[in-house]
Amino acid sequence: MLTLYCFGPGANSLKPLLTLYEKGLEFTRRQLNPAVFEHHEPWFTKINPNGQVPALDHDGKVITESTVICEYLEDVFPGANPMRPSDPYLTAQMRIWTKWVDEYFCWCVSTIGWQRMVGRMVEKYSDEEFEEHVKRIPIYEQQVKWRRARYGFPQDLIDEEMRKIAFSVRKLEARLAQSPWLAGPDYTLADICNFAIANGMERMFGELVNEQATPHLVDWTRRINARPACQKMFAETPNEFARRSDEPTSEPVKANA
Ligand SMILES: N[C@@H](CCC(=O)N[C@@H](CS)C(=O)NCC(=O)O)C(=O)O
Repeated sequence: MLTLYCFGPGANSLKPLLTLYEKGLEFTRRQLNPAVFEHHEPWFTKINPNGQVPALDHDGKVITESTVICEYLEDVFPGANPMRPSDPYLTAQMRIWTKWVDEYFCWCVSTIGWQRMVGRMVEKYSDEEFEEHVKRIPIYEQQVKWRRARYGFPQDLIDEEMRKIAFSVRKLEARLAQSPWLAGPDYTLADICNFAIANGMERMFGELVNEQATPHLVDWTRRINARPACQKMFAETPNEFARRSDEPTSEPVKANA
């Protein structure tokens, strides 16, 4: 049995969600509510001591780290619509792109996302209530990020992250001008993991990502959005807490059945 603990269909949660849908695997989705710090509650830190999503429970074994979860699904279910090339050279190319998204691309986009959105999510708390929550966060760097989301990020950090985003957009556009998919001729985990971060960029960074400036990047995003698995995933995976931000948890939902 597979249970995925996640947020809504974006960022790191989107990587295993889309992989599960592409591979047609049945799983139970358990969506946590970030606005009430549900992922830092003791029941969840028993599952992932880092207090972060996504986490996958496979018959009682827990796997964390979004890209590792995707690779695990390939290892355990290789016959179900493979998302990893059979050629070792192309697999290496795929891993260069998944490593890049995990070590570089996701961080700069994440900082700006936190600056623009996460602070608003916790406005309802007093400073004291907020600090009580933040003190429970297992990773020190995440405590810093939550405090900055509420009280402000240093401007030099924002400027540097925006520079990295512009660089990342140019890098993706250059690659996709040469190749239909990031790792070569086939759609792979390289595309899924980068799409998880890039999908909202036309809306969020419209001055950098648009049909004129980055036609290949925009086309790649649309091709992925048009895939049946991606459409099914978005249709069946509402962001359950987008409007009901005070509710503590959602019931597990059978997905991809
Ligand atoms: N390296 C981890 C990062 C996980 C991560 O950053 N998860 C975010 C959601 S996209 C999270 O749980 N953030 C809430 C927090 O840290 O408080 C992975 O790839 O799974």
